Amino acid sequence: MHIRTSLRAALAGAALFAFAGTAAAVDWRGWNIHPEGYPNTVAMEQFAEEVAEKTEGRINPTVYNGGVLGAQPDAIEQTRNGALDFANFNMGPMGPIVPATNVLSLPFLFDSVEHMHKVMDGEIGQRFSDALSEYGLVALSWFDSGSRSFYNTKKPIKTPQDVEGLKIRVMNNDLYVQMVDALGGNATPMAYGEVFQSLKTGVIDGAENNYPSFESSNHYEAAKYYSITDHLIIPECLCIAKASWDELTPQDQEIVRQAAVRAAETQRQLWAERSKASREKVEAAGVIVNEVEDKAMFQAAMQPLYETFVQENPDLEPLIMAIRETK
Ligand code: GTR
Repeated sequence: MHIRTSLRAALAGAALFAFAGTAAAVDWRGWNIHPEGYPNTVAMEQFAEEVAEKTEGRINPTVYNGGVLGAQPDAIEQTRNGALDFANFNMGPMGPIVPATNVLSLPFLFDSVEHMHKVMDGEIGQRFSDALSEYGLVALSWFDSGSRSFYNTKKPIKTPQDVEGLKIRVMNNDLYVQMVDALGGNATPMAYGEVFQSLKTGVIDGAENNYPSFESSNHYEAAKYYSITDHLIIPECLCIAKASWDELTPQDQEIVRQAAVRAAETQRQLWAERSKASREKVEAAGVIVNEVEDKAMFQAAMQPLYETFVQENPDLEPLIMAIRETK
């Protein structure tokens, strides 16, 4: 009797387990703006494979590359509401949605990429993750995005005066409009996918980005002047939709978290290599790269932007200070 009961219980348990196993298996859709072979793409694909393997198929993620699932601001909204499950987002277009992340779009906030890593990998990075989680996004690790510089079809930029009158594409965030305005240029917010055509047809004169994006997007074929201003160093997250995250068991959350951390390690390593290779590739293709001798002039031009920002967001001033004080 005792044996029979426990056998029945065991069978019922197994059936339940099998059922739970099937019911819990989910397909995840992931957004990625970059093409095949880009460091972020390789890292996102590694993440997807590791999650599928370690959860034994309970989570089955697919990464959609090249921004085919939509422009970044839309993809952020879709991930927030759970229509997409995971993504690699730049904090630039995040600012209009999650106000605290605007701090990361302040020009010349970080002294270097190393400074940015130190900040984002520590307690301050956690504060940004907390802010994102209030908006439906679970940030599990931080990718590198190098530093962004201006490029254009007309001339080398050496001083802020050289930006005057140029139509410059920016990412979707009013801070970048203010940034280009402060240099006397005309800012045009535009989706990444439209920039190449707009450069070619003269709708815009220039844009700004890191070497790998300048190269992989083919913008360098149209814009022959790349001027190293290093005005923005913006981290990127590997983010999971909170709706998708909350459905996971603690064990599967741990698997996903670890896979995201490893993906960031891979991304950062590949990033360093790709930055170098991309610079070489664009120079070989005839792009004229110039170092901006006096970056202080560009920094000084950003002072009013900081003042307005702090006036409008007094609560974020301590965060800016904490970043500046991180050494
Ligand atoms: C890239 C970044 C993308 C996107 C793009 C842009 O460097 O990785 O997520 O933000 O810039 O300029 O829109």
